[in-house]
Amino acid sequence: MERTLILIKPDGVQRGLIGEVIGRFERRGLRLVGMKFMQMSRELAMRHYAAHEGKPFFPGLIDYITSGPIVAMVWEGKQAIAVARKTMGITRPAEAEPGTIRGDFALEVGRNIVHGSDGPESAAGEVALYFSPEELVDWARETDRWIFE
Ligand code: DAT
Ligand code: MG
Repeated sequence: MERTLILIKPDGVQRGLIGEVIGRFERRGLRLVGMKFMQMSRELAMRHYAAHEGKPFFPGLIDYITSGPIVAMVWEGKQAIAVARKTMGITRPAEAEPGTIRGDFALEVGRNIVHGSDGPESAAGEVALYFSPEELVDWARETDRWIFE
C-alpha cells in the first residue's frame, strides 16, 4: 500500500468543492487515513514548495496557497500516488481531461484546486510535513475486499 498527500487548495475550499473533491477520491476506492482543515503558514508553504523556489511563479504560488484555509489529507491504496494524480488531472487545467478534478472545475494553472504528491520520496516527505504518525489512522475498511484483490 502506498500513501499520498492531497491538499484541497484555498480556491477549492472557497468555491465549496471540499465534498466534491473528497468524494472523488473516496469513490475511486482510495482509503482516507488522515485529514485536517488548516491554514498554511508561509514557512510551511516554502517548505512544501521548496523545489519551485527561484521560479518566476514562486511568490504568487506562496501568496495563493497561504491565502485561505485548505484541507490536508492522506489517502492510501495500491499505486495511490499515480492513481490520485490521474484523478486530479494534469497541472494545467485548460489541458486536463474532462472527468478529472482539474479538467472539470478549473481553468488556470495558478488556481488548480488540488495538490497531490508526485512520487514515493516526495509523498513521504510531504505526509510528514503535515501529519505526525499519531494523526494517521491504520484501519481496515469493510469494503476493502471489494476494492483490493
Ligand atoms: P502539480 O501541482 O501538478 O504537481 P507542479 O509541482 O509542477 O505541479 O507545480 C506546483 C504548482 O505550482 C502547480 O500546481 C501550480 C504552480 N505552477 C507550476 N507551474 C507553473 C507555471 N508555469 N506558472 C504558474 N504556476 C505554476
Ligand atoms: Mg507537484
